[in-house]
Amino acid sequence: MAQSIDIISIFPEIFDPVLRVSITGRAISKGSLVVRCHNLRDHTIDKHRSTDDTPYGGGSGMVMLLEPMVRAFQAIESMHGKARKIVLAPTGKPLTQKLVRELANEERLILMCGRYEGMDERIYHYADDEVSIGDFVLTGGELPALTLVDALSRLIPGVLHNEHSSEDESFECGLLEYPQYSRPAEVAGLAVPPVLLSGNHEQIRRWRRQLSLVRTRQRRPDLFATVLLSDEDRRLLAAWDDQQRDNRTAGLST
Ligand code: 4H4
Repeated sequence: MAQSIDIISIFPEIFDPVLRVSITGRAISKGSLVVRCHNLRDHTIDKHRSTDDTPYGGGSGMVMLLEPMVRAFQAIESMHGKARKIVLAPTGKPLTQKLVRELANEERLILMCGRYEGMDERIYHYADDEVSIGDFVLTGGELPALTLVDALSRLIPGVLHNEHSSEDESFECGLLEYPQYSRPAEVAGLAVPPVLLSGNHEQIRRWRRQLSLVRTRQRRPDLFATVLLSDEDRRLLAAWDDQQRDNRTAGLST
């Protein structure tokens, strides 16, 4: 379990207001997780405390300088021990729940938040991983770092109380989560599925599994292709398809 996460950024002040609330705040206050934020500028040696410069070969934008990043990695590891060093950038491998679970097994993580038009490529000689939270370009790697810390904190034993158990969460079993409902039981003609009001826990379990399977097949065929279906899963999907076919025959909206 990641016991400590060191985050390196040119805006370290932005992390605390977010991390001190909710799940991450609980993990930190319980002592289950230590998060330290570092200012990359503290690892510069020029009088202007430069962290970026123009790219070799010309072109627009600025590039994060290699040496302050390497010095930051080295200073943090000399203080707190060797860590898995991760660079957040859109050119990295996609962050998935599987990767979050893998990173959660690391004792110490260091997260480098990219900025500008990117980082000197030689940083990957020092880093262990390059991770992206999605195929879009942000202004900085700080929100990706917060995203990763949030996802990691939910896997720390004892942090999620009676909130949703992480096993049921989307992606934990490779499927999207089932639909959720709460009060009122009906509003504007929109009723909660009767099975959820039945008190029959086995039927509810089956319905939730069925809806997870159906949703994943409909919305994320890429994920669905990787799921190992049990015999029960196949029966649940076949029953759903039969029901949809009957509804169409009866002229009911599916
Ligand atoms: C890095 C922007 C590299 C553009 C950045 C490039 C993400 C993301 C991100 C600030 C930094 C951007 N970080 N997941 N998505 N020149 N970071 O957008 O390679 O296009 O993690 S570049």
